[in-house]
Amino acid sequence: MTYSNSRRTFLRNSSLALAATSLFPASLLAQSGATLKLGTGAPIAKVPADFIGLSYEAMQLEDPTFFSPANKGLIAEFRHLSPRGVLRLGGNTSEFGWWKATPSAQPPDRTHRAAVMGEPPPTTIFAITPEAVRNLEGFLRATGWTCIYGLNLGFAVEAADVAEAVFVSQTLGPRLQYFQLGNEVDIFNRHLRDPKTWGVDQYLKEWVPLALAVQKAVPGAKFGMPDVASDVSWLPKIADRWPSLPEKPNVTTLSHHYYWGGPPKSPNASIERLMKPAPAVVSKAALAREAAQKMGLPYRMTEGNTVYQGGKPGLSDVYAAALWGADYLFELMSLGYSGVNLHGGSGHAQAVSVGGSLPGEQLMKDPNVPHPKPFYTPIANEGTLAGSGVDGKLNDKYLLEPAGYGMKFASRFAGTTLLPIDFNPGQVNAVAYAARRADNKVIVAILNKDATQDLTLTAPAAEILETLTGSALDQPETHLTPGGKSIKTSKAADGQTITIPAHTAVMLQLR
Ligand code: BDP
Repeated sequence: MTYSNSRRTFLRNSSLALAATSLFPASLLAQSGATLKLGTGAPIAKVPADFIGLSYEAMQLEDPTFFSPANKGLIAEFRHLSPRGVLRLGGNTSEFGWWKATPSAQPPDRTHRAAVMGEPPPTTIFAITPEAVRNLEGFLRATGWTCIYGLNLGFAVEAADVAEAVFVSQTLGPRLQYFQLGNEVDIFNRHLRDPKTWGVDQYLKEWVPLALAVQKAVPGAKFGMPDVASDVSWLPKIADRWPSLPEKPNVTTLSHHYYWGGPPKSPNASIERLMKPAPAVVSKAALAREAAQKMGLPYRMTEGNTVYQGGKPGLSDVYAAALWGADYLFELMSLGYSGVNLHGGSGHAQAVSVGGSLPGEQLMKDPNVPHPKPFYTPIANEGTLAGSGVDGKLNDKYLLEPAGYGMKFASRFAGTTLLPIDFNPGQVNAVAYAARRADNKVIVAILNKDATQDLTLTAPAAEILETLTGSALDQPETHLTPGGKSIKTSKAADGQTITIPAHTAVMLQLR
């Protein structure tokens, strides 16, 4: 079966594309002496079978029909992405919900400073009902996924968090992986807490008693923390303070977020840069690993994507995001992460999370065209487009977006053991990863991220399992196709010569 999103009609400028390739004939550019061999060292990391994850706003629960066993289209896309995965519910809207335990319960009174851009408007408030949690359980059962459930820390009322946690834990049972309390606590100083006193110590002063209260009411409760936005140095700081806590909640995962760039209008948020290595990924991983080793815990990237504030049109929603998504997931696998949740969802919840509208809309050719989805979402609802903008009514048709195709491509590595690889791409902007599957077969992913150059390399003899490609990096068209029709191979003395066209990725299975 061939998966592709090209059914949406996007005209590409084929004359431009042709001009680009004829300026750089593949035959000339391929003379790079590129090689790929398996490395000889010890395996790099084990990739958990549920490595693949998605992150949605907590506000998505406001509509109990969204994560519901009746939402067949969304269930199909979750399963398409991975037969096992982790749905994380959180985001900025995590602090703005309230637990409406009974139909007559009244919303709490809340006041706080006006939000800076990129946070929900101060008037934001929405209810989470038992019906939404019951439907969530049916949704998780139908998908085979588990859940990281975000409770409110920003406007925490202990009794409300405890009541919600009890209901969630009883209802989700084993499908609840753990609770998180608070989203992006490193930036609570912006609007939810006093910037003069807020920091790691104040956070622990609030977080620990609340988690202990939840744990008292839900004895098996587990937690992930601190779910910071960008300051990953919070993780080792917490690890340093942990031994001196008199009573410790049952933390099972350390977490942080990662957005590659932003805001959408930043000229630095370009496809050319997106295709290059991002050193911050490695430096953040080093901090996460340091803390995780001290606490003896796994570490997970629980929310992230290309460009924050909902993504950037022409970058987050085009084929380049597929190559970025795949490469980013492979990179985090090799850096020892236990999983990755790319953020997305429906336009409305997402728009509220970043201030009420998606700033990227201003960068669309026609900002008035209805756009009921965040630009970077891995799975999108096509919307009925009957309404306008992010409030357009949802229908039950869902499809993988470019970022989702990247995840799907990388999902073949879930449950494998990463192996060292000796890869020399010459002058071509390409990366490669290898893994041993449970059936002992070795698979290799080669991502040619170069906009124009083909990659010709000598590699071990292999069968091509799958090809990820698109018409151009800056076009939405994305194809994930079994086999390798567009890939030229020929026998070589010790393996094969293989040519991977510009902006194309292949998944090989060694013979
Ligand atoms: C994160 C927030 C999330 C936003 C996202 C974004 O947790 O709610 O939707 O950024 O800005 O910081 O795209």
